[in-house]
Amino acid sequence: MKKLATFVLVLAMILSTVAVGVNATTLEEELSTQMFDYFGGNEADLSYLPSDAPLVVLGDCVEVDDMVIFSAYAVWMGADCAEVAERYGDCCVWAGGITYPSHTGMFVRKDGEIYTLKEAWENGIIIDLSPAVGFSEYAQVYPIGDADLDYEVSVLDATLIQMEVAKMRPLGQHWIFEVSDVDDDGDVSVLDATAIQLKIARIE
Ligand SMILES: [Ca+2]
Ligand SMILES: [Ca+2]
Repeated sequence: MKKLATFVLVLAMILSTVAVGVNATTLEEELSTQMFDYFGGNEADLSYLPSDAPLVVLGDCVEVDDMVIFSAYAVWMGADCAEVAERYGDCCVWAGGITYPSHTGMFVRKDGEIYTLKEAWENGIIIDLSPAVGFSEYAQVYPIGDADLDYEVSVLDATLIQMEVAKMRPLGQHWIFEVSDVDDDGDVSVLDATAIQLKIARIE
């Protein structure tokens, strides 16, 4: 009888530990679950996937006040691949093919609701993407003017653009046009280098 009591006690302790483990979900676990529903995971035909494949893949994530900015994609939705570079204020998002339903693979969660970055931007839910600068998994977020793609705007970026304009050396392999077209006139010119220099001068 004593053994049984001990067994029940140990069992109860194990169960309570498991319960605590389940309750203590990380933001990442929470987002994975929420994005599984968002992507329609329960309705999707997943029979072709290996059983151990992750269904929702999360990239980077940053919390800003009551909002979360993050990148994510569902493995069964990655078919329609197309490179995309989109400008959001002073930032540019580049993604190499995470398209549905967010072209950039980026999302915003506010008050428990999930929005694509585009939806959130167009509805004024997010007005500054700079907290996400430095995102590098799946979706990459650069400040406009960061021609050498090191996630910060410096005089080196202006120099790189000047050299490119003068054709003194070929474009770097990871050149992203939209990041370098600072004045957004559809061309990368010496004016963009000047705009970067002015921007740095204002900050200093
Ligand atoms: Ca830079
Ligand atoms: Ca330009």
